Amino acid sequence: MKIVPAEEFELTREVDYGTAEQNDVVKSIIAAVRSEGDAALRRLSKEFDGVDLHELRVDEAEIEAAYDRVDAEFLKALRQAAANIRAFHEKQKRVSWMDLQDNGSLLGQIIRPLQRVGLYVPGGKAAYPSSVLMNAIPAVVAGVPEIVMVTPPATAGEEGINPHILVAAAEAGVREIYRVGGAQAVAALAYGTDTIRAVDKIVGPGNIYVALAKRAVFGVVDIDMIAGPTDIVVLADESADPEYIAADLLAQAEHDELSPAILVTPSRELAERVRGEVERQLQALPRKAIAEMSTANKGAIVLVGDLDEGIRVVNAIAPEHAELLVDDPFAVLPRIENAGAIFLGAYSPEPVGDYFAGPNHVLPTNGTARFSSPLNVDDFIKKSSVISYSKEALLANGEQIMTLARNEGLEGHARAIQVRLQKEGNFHG
Ligand code: HSO
Ligand code: ZN
Repeated sequence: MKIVPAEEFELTREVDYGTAEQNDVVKSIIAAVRSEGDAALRRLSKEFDGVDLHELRVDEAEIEAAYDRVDAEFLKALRQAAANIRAFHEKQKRVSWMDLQDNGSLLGQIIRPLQRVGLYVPGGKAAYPSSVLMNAIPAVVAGVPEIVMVTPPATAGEEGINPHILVAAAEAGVREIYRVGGAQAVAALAYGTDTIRAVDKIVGPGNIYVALAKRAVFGVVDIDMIAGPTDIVVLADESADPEYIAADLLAQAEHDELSPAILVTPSRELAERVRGEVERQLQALPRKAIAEMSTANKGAIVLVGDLDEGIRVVNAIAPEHAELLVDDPFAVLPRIENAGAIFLGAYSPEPVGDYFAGPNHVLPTNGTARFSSPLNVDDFIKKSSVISYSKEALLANGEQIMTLARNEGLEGHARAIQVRLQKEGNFHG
């Protein structure tokens, strides 16, 4: 890992909009699903996943059988994680409200869950049960009555779904599951087929084709976000343990060759010790190849003049995960303005949040923590405003409304008010 002074540190943010060719492929897949429905899903699954799909929907028996294929410790830990995630998201719930004004009119806001949400779960190695919980539970807590999951078969050429994914879905409360992935699954969720009814919103991570398909159907349905590679910034002073820091950087680096894992510190000694530790720990890491690539290309140790400069660097990066491994993390906390999740102290390494503590691990990547939030219950609700003016309120304010309408040249608007004022008798203008 390179050690760079703050003034030389340059962060490259890249949003992957796909190649022209990838965009063309996605467009044609969406068109095929729109026109041929289930037949296109079967044909494309054969083409991309090498599988002849019989039943698109995973039946109850397969879900039950999945429980026999996962071990007891996994199930126990998964259940505890689910309970923690549920408890955290319960606190995010909003209530509808109505406000009765003195003049007898009523203003309010009604909260309703989305009716139907689609959760995409990637196949292969990045099929994470933890992500199933993180995406499904906020929707469950929001009260979404229909949550459907789509995921490609686990092994090329076979219909079966990864049992850990099925168990995580069932534990979260998702029982409508289809064995289809890729851009075709996103298209099916957006437009509907005979088997898969269209949803209102699609959430969940996927490869570039899935991301491009989500981008393409946005507007027909809502989407959560287009996620970039996961990243971490550790802000540490000389009080921190270099072994812990190195381990935390590698935990992030092993996700993806493009995952930035960055240490920001005013201590040169710590910087050098962490660099050595990363090298040492890397040798024994099963995903060494990936972590080596990301630490070499995206990783950095940024040397700052003092903690204040360190905080400015963290805010400029706007990391997905910020770890504060400093002497007094709670003194720094209020000064961290841009971060998806903030982890305080030596005993809160990122995996605590990735799996277990309760806050969501679906977080704004690529610097988008400047303007967006972790996935949360609000992502699965919508609001309706409520307006009920009393006669008294309309008579008192009607003329002002007409003034604003006429200023915009919208006489029809003014007259919708005027007709009432005239009929109620005390208006002659
Ligand atoms: N660090 C990832 C989440 C994850 N980690 C899932 C392990 N499994 C993005 O926050
Ligand atoms: Zn992780």
